[in-house]
Amino acid sequence: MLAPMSYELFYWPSIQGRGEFVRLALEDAGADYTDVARGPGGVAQMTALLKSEGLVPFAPPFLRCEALVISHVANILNWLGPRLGLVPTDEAIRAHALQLQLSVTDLVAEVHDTHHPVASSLYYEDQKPEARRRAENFVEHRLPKFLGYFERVAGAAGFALGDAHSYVDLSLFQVIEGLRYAFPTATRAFEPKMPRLLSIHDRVAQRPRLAAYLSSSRRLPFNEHGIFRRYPELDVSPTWG
Ligand SMILES: N[C@@H](CCC(=O)N[C@@H](CS)C(=O)NCC(=O)O)C(=O)O
Repeated sequence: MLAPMSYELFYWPSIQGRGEFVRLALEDAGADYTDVARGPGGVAQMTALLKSEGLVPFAPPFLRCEALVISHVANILNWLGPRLGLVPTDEAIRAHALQLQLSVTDLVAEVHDTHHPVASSLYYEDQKPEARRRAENFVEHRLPKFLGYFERVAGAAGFALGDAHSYVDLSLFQVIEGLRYAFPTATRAFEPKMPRLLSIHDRVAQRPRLAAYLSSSRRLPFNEHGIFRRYPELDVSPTWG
């Protein structure tokens, strides 16, 4: 692990959203960090940074550490992993960790598109028929494909990467939590087919720092503004279930 540093996370203050994947890593490692936008004037600071010139992020979440400002969840975790002891040092394993994390990014984008299939700038209420069609397809094909993939490549010992805990485990924990919230029917139906993912999930939930975080007020509840949203009309029953 590299020398401890302090980190500033910039993300929307009232949702778990994509920022939660980074929060989980910082919390699990006991890192010294500030969730900037949850403090006074934090959202204004975040917005100002996004509007400034130079090599600034396109969108939150982003992380600042001294002069470095980096965005995209997978990129942030790839950078933080070695610093927080959340990825093995072996280069090939780190490449695999990033590959898995980028697949989590893809899945998260598809989950987002179940409630916003036409445009992010429109209200959910303005795209409900399209959302229903998208959710049907997601539940029928994409959810089992993604979960089946993660299950197939996960190690049998309760870790995504062989026998070592990593940021990927934390993200898979969050994916399962989020899917259980947003698509409870399909997720529960798939659970008998994903024993390895469930063992990763349950092991992560018992990690002392994570457990403390999850029961604290720092862990925001899921809500209908984030990525994982519970709309009963999108909780489709799969034909494969
Ligand atoms: N690929 C990025 C996606 C970032 C992203 O879409 N952020 C959302 C909030 S969760 C946002 O504010 N997007 C603004 C926009 O796309 O215009 C990541 O994985 O971090």
